[in-house]
Amino acid sequence: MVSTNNPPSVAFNLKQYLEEQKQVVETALEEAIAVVYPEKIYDAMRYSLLAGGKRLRPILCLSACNLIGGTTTMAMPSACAMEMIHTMSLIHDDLPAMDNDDYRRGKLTNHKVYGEDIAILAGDGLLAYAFEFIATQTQGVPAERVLQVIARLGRAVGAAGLVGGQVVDLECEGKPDVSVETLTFIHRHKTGALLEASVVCGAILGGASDPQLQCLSEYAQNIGLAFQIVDDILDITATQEELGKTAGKDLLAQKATYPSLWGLDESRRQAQQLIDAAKANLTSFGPAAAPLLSLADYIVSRSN
Ligand code: GRG
Repeated sequence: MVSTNNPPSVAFNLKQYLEEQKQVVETALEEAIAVVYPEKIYDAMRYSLLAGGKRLRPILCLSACNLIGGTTTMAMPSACAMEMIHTMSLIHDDLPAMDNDDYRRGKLTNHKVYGEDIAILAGDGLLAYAFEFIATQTQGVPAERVLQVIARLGRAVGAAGLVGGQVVDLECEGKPDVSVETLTFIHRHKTGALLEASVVCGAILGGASDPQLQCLSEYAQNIGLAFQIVDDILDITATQEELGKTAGKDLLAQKATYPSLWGLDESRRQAQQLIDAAKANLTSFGPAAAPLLSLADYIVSRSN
C-alpha cells in the first residue's frame, strides 16, 4: 500500500530514468561533433566530451522541458550544449594554471593527453560550438525562445557566472579565513549557474511562464548549492575509483570547503535542507515533477 506520506519521488524509478536519459544524451553527444581537418582538435574535444560523467546537466534540461510539456527533441541541442560547456569548464579547471589535475572521469585529463595548448583550444572549441549548436540545431521551437536560451546561457558561463566564480575561487587559494558567504558566492557561480541554466533553459524551450521559470530557477539554485556541498563531502569520503578524479584534493590544497567550515555532519544537514527546499519549490507542478523531485534526492545520495 502506498502511504499518503510518501512524496511522489519515492514511487518514481529514478535508476531506470537516469539510465534511459543518459543513453539518449550519449547518443546525441556522439553524433554532435564530427572529426574533420584539423583532426587533432576534434579528437581532443571528443575525448573529454565522450569520457562519461553523470550527464546531470543535460538530463535536468530535458526533464525541465518535459515538465512544461515540451518534447525531448526540442531541448536536445541545448542539453548537449550544457554538457559541452560543462566539459570545457572541466578541461580548463584541470589545467596546471588552475586546479592542476591528472585524472578526470576516470581517464587522464585533456592536457595530459593532448598538451596544454590543445587542451585550452579544445575548451574554447567546445564553448563556441555549444552556442552554434543551439542556434543551428534547435527545431520546432519559436526563435524568440532560442534567443532567450542563448542569452541566459551566455550570462551563466561568463563573468556573471562560471568565470566569476572561478576567479573568486582562485583569489581564495591559500587564504585561511574564507567566509561561508564567499564560499557560497564561489559555488553559486562556479557550480550553480550552469545547473540553473540547464533547468531554466529547458523550461524556456518548453514554453514555461514567468512564474514557472521563477519556481524552477529557485529549485535549481537550491540543488546547485547542495550539489557542491555534496561534492566537498565526497572529496573527503569517497575513493579515487568512485570519483574518477584525485580524491582528498581539497584537504591537500588546504582549500576552504563546506566540511572545513562546518564539519561533515553539519554539511550533510545543510545539503539535505537545500534539497527539501528545492522539492518545495516544485509543489505547484504536482505529480508531473516526479523526475525533478527524484533528481533532487539523487544529488544528496550520489556516491560520485
Ligand atoms: C566557462 C568560459 C568558461 C571558463 C571556465 C574553469 C572555469 C572557467 C570554471 C570552473 C567550473 C567548475 C569546474 C566547477 C566545478 C563544477 C563541478 C562540481 C563539477 C563536477 O560535476 P559532475 O559531478 O561531473 O557533474 P561529471 O563528470 O559527472 O559530469
